[in-house]
Amino acid sequence: TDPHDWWRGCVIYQVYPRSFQDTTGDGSGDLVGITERLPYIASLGVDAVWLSPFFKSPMADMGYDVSDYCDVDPMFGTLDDFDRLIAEAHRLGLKIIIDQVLSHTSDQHPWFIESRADRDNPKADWYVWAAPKPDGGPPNNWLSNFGGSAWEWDSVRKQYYLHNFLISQPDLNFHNPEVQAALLETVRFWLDRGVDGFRLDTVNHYIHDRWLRDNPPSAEALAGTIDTTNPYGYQLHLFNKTQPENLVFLQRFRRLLNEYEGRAAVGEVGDEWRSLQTVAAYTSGGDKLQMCYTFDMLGPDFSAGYVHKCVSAFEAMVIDGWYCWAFSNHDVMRHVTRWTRPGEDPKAVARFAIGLMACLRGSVCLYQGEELGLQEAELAFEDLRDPYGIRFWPGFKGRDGCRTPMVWEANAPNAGFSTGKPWLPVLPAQSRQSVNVQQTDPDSVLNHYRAVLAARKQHPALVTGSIDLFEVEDEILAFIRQTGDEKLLCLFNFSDQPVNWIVPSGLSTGEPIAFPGAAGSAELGKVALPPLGIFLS
Ligand code: TEU
Repeated sequence: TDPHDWWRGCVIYQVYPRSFQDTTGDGSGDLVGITERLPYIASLGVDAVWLSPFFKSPMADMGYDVSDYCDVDPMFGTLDDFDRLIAEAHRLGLKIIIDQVLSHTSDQHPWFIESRADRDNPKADWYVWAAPKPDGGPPNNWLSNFGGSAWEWDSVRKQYYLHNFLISQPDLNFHNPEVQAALLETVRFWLDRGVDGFRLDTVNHYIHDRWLRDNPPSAEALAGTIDTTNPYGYQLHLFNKTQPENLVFLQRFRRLLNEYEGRAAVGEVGDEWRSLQTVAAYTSGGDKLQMCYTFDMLGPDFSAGYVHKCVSAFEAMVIDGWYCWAFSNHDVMRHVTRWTRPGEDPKAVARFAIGLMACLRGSVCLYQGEELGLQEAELAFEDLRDPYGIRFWPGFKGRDGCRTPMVWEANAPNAGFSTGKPWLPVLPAQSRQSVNVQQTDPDSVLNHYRAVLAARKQHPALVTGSIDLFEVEDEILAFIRQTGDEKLLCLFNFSDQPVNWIVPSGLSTGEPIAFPGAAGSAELGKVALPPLGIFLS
């Protein structure tokens, strides 16, 4: 295989810099801390590290509100620290993927400060400005992901500006070619510094409908079954995002990547009703993004039928593109908490989920702490830092519960994360699951992750092979992964009961192969699987 294709089937480990390792005692993680912990990350057997934003930012959205794309926020260190981080990562054989938040900036970005000064400055059209409705109201009905209208009134320009997220995250106007060019220059800055790839934040939000047409109501709104904790769901987000012109920008972006060797991008597609169409469009043709991830596996659903539905839709639609699986990240409740049923052992769910993820076709995104089997932290309202959570508490508790610090040493203050007061608390239940405790325990979730990732590497069929699904029966997801010379049958029993998989006629199961956690046994014409059992042959 072409080494430039490292991203195909790779395993990415997401680091949330503020919560990984503090070396200054200010309670927030930093780049030096990440560099110190790179040998640990390498020891997991992953291929790449995705760093959530560390750029200059007022931190209203924890760094997803950038005020300088080409500098490191002092909270995290300096550009020199970043250069050392990347050199050390490369020495250890790890790729570095950085997070590019191109859809919007902070309202403190000099571009926005200039743009909002008046209506005819050189950057007047760099953001999405629009006149009020005759009654003074916002230009249309678009909603912000984080609550309320997506439009904010500006009393100087006497116009509204668009923000798909916080009021302090104004949306850049991608219809303006100067904006596209300026953003691509910032991307080039990091390519020149040696990054291997990008995670593109909200990649389907780049372009809005230029006629600012109203979004139609969603099916839930029409049926009157709306979830009041998620008013964003009142609309079908037809016009504020996912516009076809984005494909042209992504082609420009890819041409820039292609000026360098072996660089790749993974897009974040937060599209609740046409995610796979969007992934297909963004990753096909070989001239846009290499891969995307969606929120399909970041929600509550986890059953053989549901995963079958996701995989088969992906296989049917994303013909020549590539997908990336993510079960957890910094935006959602940790998957062990989401998917553990009453009475079930969360560790068993953690083991089962990583086994499944390692066998699905696609690349894999892990989120820091999931390799320890961490559960969502239960925080008090006073502890919250996420503005989205503060706004919708307690119906929605926000995203802090998955952002609490990494736990390194069970008996050290703050589990070894910081000598100061951590920006989010380190809870005892998580401290007990620290790396040092799990390191020496052969049965720990941590060592299970290592074993699974090592096993995946030994089987090319699991990394890049095709996938063929069987129909789901009795909560068993069954499929065959195949490359030129390797063919693997993979069975996953999602239920909390033992189940037999009846071997379809014409198929022989063959000898089971050693795979961490595999516990099924093949008998004549059937495979017996324990609860959350895995079988590979
Ligand atoms: O997230 C985009 C996105 O889709 C989220 O709004 C998601 O719907 C929500 O968090 C689910 O709980 C990206 C980043 O990952 C997120 O951290 C940022 O807040 C957001 O963009 C704005 O930049």
